[in-house]
Amino acid sequence: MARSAVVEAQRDHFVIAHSMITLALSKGRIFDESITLLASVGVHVLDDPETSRKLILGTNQPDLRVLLVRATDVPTYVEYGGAEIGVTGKDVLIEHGGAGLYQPLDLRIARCHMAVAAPEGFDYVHAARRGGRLTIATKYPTIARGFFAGKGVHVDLIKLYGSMELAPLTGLADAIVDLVSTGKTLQANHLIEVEHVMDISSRLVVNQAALKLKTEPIRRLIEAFKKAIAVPAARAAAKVK
Ligand code: PRT
Ligand code: MG
Repeated sequence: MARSAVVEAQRDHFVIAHSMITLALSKGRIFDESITLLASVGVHVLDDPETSRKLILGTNQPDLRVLLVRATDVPTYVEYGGAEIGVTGKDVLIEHGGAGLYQPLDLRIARCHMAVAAPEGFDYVHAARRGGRLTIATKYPTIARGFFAGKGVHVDLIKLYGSMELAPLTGLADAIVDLVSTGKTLQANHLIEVEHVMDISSRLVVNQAALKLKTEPIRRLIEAFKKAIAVPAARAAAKVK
């Protein structure tokens, strides 16, 4: 390639990289509900993550692509600039620490709540009195620690990465702190919700530096989401209450 063509190609690449917006989403409910919202304002993802093995998906907008990452990795990708913008649960955001991330919008999707749950026969009220002591298994140590500190209860936390319901059933912990949606998982494992910790929904998170460098396309995407959550049909399809 002639030198001028190389320079031109580099410049084109820079222009593409400079204007391209990468939206980080996790597969499953966050992907499904986010793209339902975007579809209502005419933004369509071109591949289906369930059938394609691609991790970077194109959209019908030339300057927007979607990056598929683990739910807990979304804030990390956005914080370090691997994606300019992302959608993540409040639970994940609190555990990650939101500093350095601009949070312009609660999308009100992937809604559920964080709860304390204990086995049917366990005297939670007595164990969780001020000054009491509990062993809690959870994937959410920051939220659990903050919640019990507020109640004046001492907790020994056991960090787990999944199937928390097993912990009280096997004697690993007295109770768990976990997300609850329909309540069926707790019910199937003979656990009872004993405290409502907080409501959870998913938020947009934006890389602060990218917001300064790519203000226009990022603002447009935030506005598109804002518009979508105001459309009643889109809200219903994405289960926004
Ligand atoms: O599943 P994976 O390990 O890959 O990652 P993840 O669990 O972090 O991702 P994903 O896609 O399951 O959840 C992404 C986000 O969706 C979470 O961070 C929450 O903000 C939100 N969300 C909404 C939920 C739920 N509802 C939910 N019900 N996340 C998890 N659950 C789980 C819960 O942990 C429990 O095991 O579903 C079970 C309870 O559901 P019910 O309906 O039986 O009560
Ligand atoms: Mg999950």
